[in-house]
Amino acid sequence: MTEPAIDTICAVATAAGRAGVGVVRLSGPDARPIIERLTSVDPRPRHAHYATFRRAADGSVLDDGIVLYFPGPHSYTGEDVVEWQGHGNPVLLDEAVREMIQAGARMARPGEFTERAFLNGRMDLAQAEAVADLIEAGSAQAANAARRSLTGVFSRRIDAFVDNLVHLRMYIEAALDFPEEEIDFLSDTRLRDQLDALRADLADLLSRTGEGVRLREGMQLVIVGQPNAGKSSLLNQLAGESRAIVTEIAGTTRDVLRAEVNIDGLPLHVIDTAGLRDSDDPIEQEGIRRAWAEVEQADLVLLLIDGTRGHTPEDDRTLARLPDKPLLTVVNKIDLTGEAPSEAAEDGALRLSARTGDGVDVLRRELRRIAGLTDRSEDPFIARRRHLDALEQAQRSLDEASHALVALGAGELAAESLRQAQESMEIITGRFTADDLLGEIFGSFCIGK
Ligand SMILES: Nc1nc2c(ncn2[C@@H]2O[C@H](COP(=O)(O)OP(=O)(O)OP(=O)(O)O)[C@@H](O)[C@H]2O)c(=O)[nH]1
Ligand SMILES: [Mg+2]
Repeated sequence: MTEPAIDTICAVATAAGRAGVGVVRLSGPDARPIIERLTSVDPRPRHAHYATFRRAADGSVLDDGIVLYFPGPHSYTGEDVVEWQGHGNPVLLDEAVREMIQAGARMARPGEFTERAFLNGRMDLAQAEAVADLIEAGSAQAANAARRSLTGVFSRRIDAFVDNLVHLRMYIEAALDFPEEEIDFLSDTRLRDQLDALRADLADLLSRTGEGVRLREGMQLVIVGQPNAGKSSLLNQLAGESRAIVTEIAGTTRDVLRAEVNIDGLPLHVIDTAGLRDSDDPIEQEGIRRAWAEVEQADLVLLLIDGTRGHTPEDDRTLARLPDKPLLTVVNKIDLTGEAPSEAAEDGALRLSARTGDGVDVLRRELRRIAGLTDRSEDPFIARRRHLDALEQAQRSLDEASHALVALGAGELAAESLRQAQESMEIITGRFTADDLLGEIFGSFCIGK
């Protein structure tokens, strides 16, 4: 069987629009001959060459710029890569791409450069995803965590875990070859200890990965409570600007309002809702219906209580109707009641003033804690829901392995469960993978990456 011929791809790598500089990237066996033809530069590896880009048809000048050449395999994609850095004008850049296509290159699909990097072993799948996450990171913390994943912090944790897993499985399989010793062997506590250590390590990996997913996706927080409790005031405090209308009229907010807030790197989607009460006004009724619909979707519910009225029977009714999900009870208006702000949440409750902002920093800290983001978590890495799913699958397999070993004394079954756990883990790094997964991941990239 012959390998399919690898073609040369090209695309504008910089963002659409006008800028000082724009970059077109070429990758593949013809990258170098194509740029030689268009610029008459014979590029030295990793050197900046000042060059004139000419149209092939009539030799007229298209642009002046810089040619950079990175020979494979030590390049981003692992293939010969050329970068043309011209002026950041989309018309000129598009024309440069057209000239390259005329010269034999093909337009790259979204994410194709990074896909080639993955296929050529320059990075694993989790690292390739981190490239997209780094580009999209909305905070310095998320960018830092994505960079760590890109350099392999997350992947190395996975690989180390898989090594231990394989080691244990080989050990069990070796024993299965000596049936007369199998029973003794399977009841060996060292074996169970090793399996327990693996499960503890996986639990830790799961919680850190959950943290990485939070950094990437954030958390939905819905604020509910009686009219006039100060929900909109709290949204404005969290957003740091006046996003919602605040008045002393009960029933001011009748629609669902959203604000994207960044809490020390945690992307928080804050949702303000209509005050919950019995109302004859059809607009308000609809607002309240929507408030409850948001409660269903949220990761966390914040029940805001007006401190000047205290906990009312209506608040109890709201509490009784809340679905089973994380809840934070916040007592507002301490500037009026004269209470001190909480120094920390006690039993899922805290006191603050949405008007003065007193105690809001404690709320922020609490929100980060609930999201699983610790103040100084070392080595944060970014992760995706897909990774969490795979880890949870691996966790189930390890539970099965443990059951097989301890309750059933069935080495064969235990080894099989460990093999399945390994497979789940390797889906993360892409060592074990399906083609449609690759299409899904790289298809969501931007062109030129
Ligand atoms: N003194 C004081 N007043 C507050 C505080 N929080 C809100 N208020 C006032 O309470 C009134 C209602 O505040 P909103 O933020 O509109 O309350 P809400 O819960 O959004 O009300 P609805 O939209 O009607 O459900 C306004 O007059 C606010 O200025 C607070 O912490 N201290
Ligand atoms: Mg309001």
